[in-house]
Amino acid sequence: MDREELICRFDIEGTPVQCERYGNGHINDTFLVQCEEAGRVHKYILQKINKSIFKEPRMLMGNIEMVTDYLRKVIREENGDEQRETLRVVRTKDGKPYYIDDAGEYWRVYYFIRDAICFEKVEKPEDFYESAVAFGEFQRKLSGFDASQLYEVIPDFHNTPKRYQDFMKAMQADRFHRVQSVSEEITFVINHKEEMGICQKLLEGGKLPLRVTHNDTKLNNILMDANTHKGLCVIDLDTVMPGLSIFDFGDSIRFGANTAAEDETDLNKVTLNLELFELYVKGFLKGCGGKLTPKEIEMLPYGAKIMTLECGMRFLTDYLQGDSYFKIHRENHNLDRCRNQFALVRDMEKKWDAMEKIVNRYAKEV
Ligand code: ADP
Ligand code: GN1
Ligand code: MG
Repeated sequence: MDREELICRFDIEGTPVQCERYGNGHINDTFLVQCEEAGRVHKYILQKINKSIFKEPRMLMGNIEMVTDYLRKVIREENGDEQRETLRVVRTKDGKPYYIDDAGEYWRVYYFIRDAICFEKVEKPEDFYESAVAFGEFQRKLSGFDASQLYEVIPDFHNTPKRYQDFMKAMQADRFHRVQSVSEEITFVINHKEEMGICQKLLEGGKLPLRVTHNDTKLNNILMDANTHKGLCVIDLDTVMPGLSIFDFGDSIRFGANTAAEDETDLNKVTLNLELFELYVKGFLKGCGGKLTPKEIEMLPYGAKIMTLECGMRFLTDYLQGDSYFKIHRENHNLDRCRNQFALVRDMEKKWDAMEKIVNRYAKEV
């Protein structure tokens, strides 16, 4: 079945005239589809859900519909733009939020959000600030959503000690005979073992609250308004699950406050931009609208460090397991990404006092 036939299974307007790959996600296959009707063009995002990662696509789509319905209600109450400020699922002609093709693959369609831009890296500091406000607001808007309704799509997604165990298993199995070449990175992980458990322990001890979080707050998972450059719509809702607010904060820092791209191989270029860190703290706290506890605010620097460590360790684990999880575009891509993330952790260690000072300063203003 070709992709045009596929898109016609959904309740779309017009006739499909173009379908091309779109975006830079590491997980799903994304296409931009254009349909024509009486001289008008309707655009849609068509995605093949990565079934090897999201084992229960039906439950996943159930989560996304519940979350987007809830967000739409909040947006309406706040007089926002329901069409552009949240993702909208297009159902199939027989009323389902996904379509299963002949090969058993799950597909979904969203309305394309118009007049929006998606950044792969921070171009202007103000844009990063606006993304922080929007990710904070996402958390605020979902603060009344009953987390127990959500299916845990990827259990233990940000359980870093569990990720450490997975890494150890991959290292011990060494199925692709790659361990020998990454001894430095392995030592780096092992040296950070204790620290990796800090946030999880605070959660288990009731010191940090479990909230409904996005869990994948990269800059390219938010759309900005093309005219105003204000945060418009948080996308990539696959991993919306109960989680820690500091991890949503931290994942944005990991990706957006890095002075280099996530896969830059010249590690001299990889540093934490403290100016961007500060802007993000300011914007995120504003967006959360006073909802974070003093402990959550105090732990923000750890959120950044642990998300970076965890992500680097996940890239390394995937490298050891033969690159089966993250899409790669060149040889050693996951290893390059891992080295990059660990270089960022090292730089955070150097700048730790400054990071804590910044957070303390804004904590007083909340
Ligand atoms: P992945 O899980 O693979 O990261 P995403 O859901 O983040 O996939 O989508 C990949 C890219 O497609 C995004 O970074 C964004 O550029 C674009 N995109 C996704 N959904 C929309 C949408 N509804 N409107 C406009 N662009 C979108
Ligand atoms: C993946 O889907 P995408 O590209 O936004 C991954 C994140 C990682 C990120 C690293 C479901 O995000 O957890 O932090 O790559 N998503 C999933 O760039 O594993
Ligand atoms: Mg994405």
